[in-house]
Amino acid sequence: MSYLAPESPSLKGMPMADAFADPIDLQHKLFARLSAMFASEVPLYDRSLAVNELVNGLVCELMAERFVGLRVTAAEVTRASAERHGAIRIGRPDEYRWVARFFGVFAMEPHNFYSMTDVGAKSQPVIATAFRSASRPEHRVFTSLLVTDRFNSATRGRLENALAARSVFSAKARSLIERCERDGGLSSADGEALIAEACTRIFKWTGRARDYQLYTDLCAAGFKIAADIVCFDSHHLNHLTPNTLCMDLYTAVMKRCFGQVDVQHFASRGYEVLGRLAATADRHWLRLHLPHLPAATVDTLAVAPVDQQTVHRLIQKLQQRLNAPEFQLASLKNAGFKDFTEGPPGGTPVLLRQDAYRAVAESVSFTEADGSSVQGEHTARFGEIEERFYATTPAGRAMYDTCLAEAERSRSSGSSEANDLAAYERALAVPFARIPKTLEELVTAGLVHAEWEPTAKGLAARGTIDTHDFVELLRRGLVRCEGIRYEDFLPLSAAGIFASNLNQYGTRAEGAAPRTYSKPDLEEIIGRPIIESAAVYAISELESRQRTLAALGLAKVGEIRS
Ligand code: OOG
Ligand code: NI
Repeated sequence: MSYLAPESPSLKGMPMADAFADPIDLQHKLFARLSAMFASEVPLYDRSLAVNELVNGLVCELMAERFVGLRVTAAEVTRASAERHGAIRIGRPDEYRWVARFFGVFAMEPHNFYSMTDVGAKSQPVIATAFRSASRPEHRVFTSLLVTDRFNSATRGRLENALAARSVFSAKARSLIERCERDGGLSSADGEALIAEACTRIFKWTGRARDYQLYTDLCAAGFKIAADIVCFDSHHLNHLTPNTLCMDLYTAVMKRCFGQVDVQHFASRGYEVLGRLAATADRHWLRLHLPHLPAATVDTLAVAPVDQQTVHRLIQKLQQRLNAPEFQLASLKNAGFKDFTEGPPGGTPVLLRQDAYRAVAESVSFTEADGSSVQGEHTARFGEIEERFYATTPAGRAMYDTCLAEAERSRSSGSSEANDLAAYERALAVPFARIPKTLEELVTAGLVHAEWEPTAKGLAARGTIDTHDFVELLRRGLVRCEGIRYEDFLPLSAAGIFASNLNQYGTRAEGAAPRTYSKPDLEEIIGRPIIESAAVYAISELESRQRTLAALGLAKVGEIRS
């Protein structure tokens, strides 16, 4: 069965000596430094962060108009824009284990098992988990492992040969990880040293690779993912994804910056998107998007209508800012922005929405066995962006999957232009109409998870309440709820992202009898249990219900069964 909310085995039960750095602080440092590293490697990433901060700042300005008394400082906008998820692809099981141990130092535990080997047309020869903090998720890394038994034996031999030659973790990195596991933590200086290893070696893009023939053979056979993994010397970041406060505004701005839409077109889209947000953002939107604002502050804010002139003024302001040279992305080498966003339509707050600018060709110098070098290029690293919403219950997830499948069917039979955004959005809205748009409606329908607590009115009514039903308690104003944010990935969307960015769709297994991988296989490689996040979301909700009932005098803690 599943393992629920374990802590890092290396840290559990250990007295935290003052001399140890807080692993979460180290995690924030690690991601700030990885982000700086990636910005120096990929100029478009650097600019896209500036775009995102501009968009997030503008959204916060809008919120200050909508919520009387709300002020979001520039530092808070930066803080709200600091979340990242990375994606790396690993070649050997022993490398994978080192990566897992590395993330353990930063209190990041494996969450969920994703197999990309059998997802139909979008299959890739990789299995994966995502490392993140169990209790305070902010950063995460989707970490894939190549499974070589998907290849014919000749190719498999060449892959394993190429992989055997490399050593991504230096002796120093290994000994720091071992020290952390042995002592139960790292000093700040040791933590810094390990972060330096990460940013100068382990996850760094070098522009160097080996064996051009193997690279081209793998790409020609439709296995570019394998080439991306085995021909390079590091676990280079494929992408490092920031979170946006408004996906539709961000994508509109990016398309304007790339010159894919003109200024007029952008203005009307911006006006539409911001207008919709101005009309719908509620207390729950604030809690979901600006979790750093204290709940008590958010509760005191009154909602005020935002007039059209205000939205107009904000869009004008954005237009002016976008004229600055740093936002002229068309002048940089680029392959443009994707046409449509993955996930639910805007305004349907479940799971996550993701989009990206397309991967750009990067030059690579291949060193051959005889020491000579060959110049080539590799197109794999792209610029993803995401916006996160509520974690679904099993019923909510089933409904989401049905809606998405329906949308895909109608798309493939439809006649809309490849890049007709309005037609795409209209078609997506039809199946998704059955998913409610507000948290109250979503929890009432049992589609998303929430944490519950009694209201003052509920506490005052203690002893006179005649129902245990949370929907009824909510209706009467005796309890309130806060949605639980989805902190994980979507395997199908992940497979789609692999496929679209490797410019290839689906890779057939060529191995004689490829095996089917499951969670215990990856747990064995990692050497620790993989957390089932669906169970953790469900338990958090259940515990909050139990506490709430107890506080309302409706049950003693421990009395409730699910
Ligand atoms: C990872 C793909 C998964 C996501 O956002 O779903 C992912 C990869 O491309 O290596 O990052
Ligand atoms: Ni991603």
